[in-house]
Amino acid sequence: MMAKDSTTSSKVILLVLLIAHLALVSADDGLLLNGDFESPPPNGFSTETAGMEPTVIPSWTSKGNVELVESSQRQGAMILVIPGGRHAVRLGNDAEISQDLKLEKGSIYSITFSSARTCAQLESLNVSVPGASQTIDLQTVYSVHGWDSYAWAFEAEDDDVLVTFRNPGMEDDPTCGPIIDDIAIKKLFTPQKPKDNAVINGDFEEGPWMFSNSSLGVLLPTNLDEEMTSLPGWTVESNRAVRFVDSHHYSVPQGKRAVELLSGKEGIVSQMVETKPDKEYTLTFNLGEAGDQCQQPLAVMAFAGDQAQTIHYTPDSNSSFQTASLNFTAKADRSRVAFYSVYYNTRSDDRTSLCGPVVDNVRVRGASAAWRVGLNGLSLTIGLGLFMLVTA
Ligand SMILES: *[C@@H]1O[C@H](CO)[C@@H](O)[C@H](O)[C@H]1NC(C)=O
Ligand SMILES: *[C@@H]1O[C@H](CO)[C@@H](O)[C@H](O)[C@H]1NC(C)=O
Ligand SMILES: *[C@@H]1O[C@H](CO)[C@@H](O)[C@H](O)[C@H]1NC(C)=O
Ligand SMILES: *[C@@H]1O[C@H](CO)[C@@H](O)[C@H](O)[C@H]1NC(C)=O
Ligand SMILES: [Ca+2]
Ligand SMILES: [Ca+2]
Repeated sequence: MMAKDSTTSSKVILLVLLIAHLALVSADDGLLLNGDFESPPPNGFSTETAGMEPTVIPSWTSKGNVELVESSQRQGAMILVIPGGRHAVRLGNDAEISQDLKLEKGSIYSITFSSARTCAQLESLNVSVPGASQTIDLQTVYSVHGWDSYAWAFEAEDDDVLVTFRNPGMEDDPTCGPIIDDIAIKKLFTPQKPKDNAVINGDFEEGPWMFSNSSLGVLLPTNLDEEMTSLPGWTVESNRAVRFVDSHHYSVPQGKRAVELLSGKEGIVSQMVETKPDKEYTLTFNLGEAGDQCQQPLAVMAFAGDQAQTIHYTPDSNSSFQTASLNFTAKADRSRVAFYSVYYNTRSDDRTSLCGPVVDNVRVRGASAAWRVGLNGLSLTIGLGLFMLVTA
């Protein structure tokens, strides 16, 4: 009886701890307050008063020509693109919206948001928090739907952080300007470096927030700061983005996440890994297709230390990926590992949306470590063989 009671109470404690933990996590990660702009303003959604008086957007502060737009709304001959639900916000020239976030000082966060261009060609968005900002170029529309999701990472300098989205544009038509929707946040952690792998987050499982219902993945624009990245461990060192994809909507070689390379050599993802000079290493990775009807051929250029090699995607008949490897001898105590797509691929159905090869499960192992793993595999095989002999 006593024993049973104590296990019951410890189960209850465990449950309470679990719930407390879940509550903490959910307070941080996910959609911002009215991050999808579907909460009605005090006077209801209305397009008639647009531009006549300042728009009140619940949970947001706005400055300048900010407008709540609706899915059936037209702009000239064009129907506005709303990334999610029925409403989104449009920022006119120099207009901005901001929201105060309660975060953990010193932690790194990634903001995911969806954005569509309207009439202007050279639209961009300046996302900022105190002490950091990035202007995200919306000129390239990566998907045929007319909108994309992007991620941007920053370090919280305080427990209270004001995040601001501003349209820095000065167009002739002041109502032209980017549409924003579905803004979410995620606190990032940097995975430990595995013992037998010099690559951090080589499986790409840690990354920005992704909505489980969004099938377009999340674009990771240029970020040259290896500390402040939405994809811990990795930098996007090119002027075009790479796409973070999930296994709900794409073929992913390992786990739930991977990276799809877009735009040929204009989309480079890389990492500096710790190495010992003059030691031999092997880079291995999975090279796959995303299952998004990407027109073949697919190939990557893989870099490891001073080695570079083009690897064509030629999987076994039933697989959506293959394993590739590249040997190199380290020249310094840090070696660069990098990937880009050899071709500019587009989807075969719309011939417009950018796509490309998928990279996952990136490992860099010292030659001796690889040998040891090989030995273990061998002894396991021998053991299994003996076992089968005995049981036969
Ligand atoms: C996905 O879900 C989010 C959050 O529930 C919602 O705001 C958004 O409109 C949805 N997006 C799409 C494309 O349906
Ligand atoms: C983006 O906005 C921030 C904050 O207002 C500003 O400091 C920064 O200069 C802007 N960047 C660009 C490129 O306009
Ligand atoms: C591929 O799958 C088909 C049907 O699922 C099966 O008949 C065939 O043997 C498989 N081929 C290989 C090489 O695994
Ligand atoms: C890479 O090195 C390993 C030994 O460390 C060797 O078995 C393998 O064949 C090499 N691969 C290539 C492509 O040279
Ligand atoms: Ca919406
Ligand atoms: Ca993965």
